Order: sequence, then structure tokens, then C-alpha cells
Amino acid sequence: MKKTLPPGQFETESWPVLHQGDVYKFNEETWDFKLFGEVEEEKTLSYSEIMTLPKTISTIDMHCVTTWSKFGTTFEGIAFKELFNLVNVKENVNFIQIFGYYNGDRFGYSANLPIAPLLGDDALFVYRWKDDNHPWQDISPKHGYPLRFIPPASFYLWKGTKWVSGIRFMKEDEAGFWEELGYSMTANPFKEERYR
Ligand SMILES: Nc1nc2c(c(=O)[nH]1)N[C@H]1C(S)=C(S)[C@@H](COP(=O)(O)O)O[C@H]1N2
Ligand SMILES: [Mo]
Repeated sequence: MKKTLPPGQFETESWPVLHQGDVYKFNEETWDFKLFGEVEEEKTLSYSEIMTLPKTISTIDMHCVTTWSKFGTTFEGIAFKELFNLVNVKENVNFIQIFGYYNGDRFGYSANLPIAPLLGDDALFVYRWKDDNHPWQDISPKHGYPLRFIPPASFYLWKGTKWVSGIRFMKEDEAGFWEELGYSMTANPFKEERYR
């Protein structure tokens, strides 16, 4: 398999853990997934409703802005397009923010992304993974259990919200948690778009 390291990155075999705040403790009773914003009708899905959606398995490279890249991790999850299909977005809706847990607030973290590049099999809300050194296993609490977004490799990994709670659909591209603090709106590692 051909590996292309983006500029300024180094390869790691391990999967580092990086986030702000504490680790979310999953409780199925209070957990849900919201599809909201510029949609005809907002939707709230329970954990079991999410987990019965069609599954996708893909190998996706991860590039963290702190300069590590991990190749060849295989994920099992629900493709963004499966959730996108559940709502009718209004006209000219081309962006989303993916929300997740931060310090007691299930909607305290967010990352913005354009919709168009997320319609393939490499934009997944994941719950299981494996690689050459690890058998299939659940995503650990530190990596985002019960559900965690993994963006296509053409985005830095901070766009990969852990402990996800929902998707907000938007007409304008609006900054999320790190973007507000000066990180790139577009975040392409191959163009080294780290800051804005
Ligand atoms: N909810 C939440 N998701 C988050 C973060 C965070 O602080 N909170 N940090 C992001 C950043 S900056 C990175 S690099 C990746 C790291 O993912 P990992 O710890 O699974 O390697 O998670 C992203 N998702
Ligand atoms: Mo990061």
C-alpha cells in the first residue's frame, strides 16, 4: 500500500490520544444523536436507532495537526451519507458542524466541514477499529466511545469529533471549537492548512 506523508508530518505506529477536557462516560439513557439546523424537520435518534443503520468498513489514514500521522487503521461505522439521507436540507446548505462532548456539555465541542467531500465511504461515525497490530475492538472511551467521527484523510484529525452528539446543517461555513481559536477552516494536510 502506498503511503503519502503530508508535509511536516511523521509516521507513528501507535494511536496517540489528544483532546481537551475530560473523557465522556457513555449512558445510553441520556445519549442521543441530533440532526438539526437548516433542515425541513429536525431529527433525534436513540443509540439503538443509530446502531441499526447500515454499516461501512473503511481504512482511513489519520493526520493530526500536532504532526503525527497514522496509516492503515480500519474502521467500522456509519457513513455520514447514511445520516445525511435521513434529513431534507434546505436550499444552499453546503456545510456542517459535528458536535461532541466537552467538559460536561455534550455539545461543547464542534468542528466545521463542507458536505460535498463527506459523501464517500471515508467519512464515518465509528465504533470499532483494527490495524496490523490490533484485532477488531471497540473504540475506547479516550478515543470517543460510543461514537466518534473520522474525517477523510484530506482533513486534519481535529475535524474528527469524539463522543459525537449530532450534526448541525448550515448555509454558511461557521467556525467550530479549534477554528475559533485560529485553526484552519479547510484544514487540508496535503496543503499544510494548519492555521487561518
Ligand atoms: N469531543 C472532542 N473531540 C475531539 C477533540 C476534543 O478535544 N474533543 N480533539 C480533537 C483533536 S485536536 C484531535 S487531534 C483528535 C485526536 O483523536 P485521538 O485522540 O483519537 O487520536 O480528536 C479530535 N476530536
Ligand atoms: Mo489535534
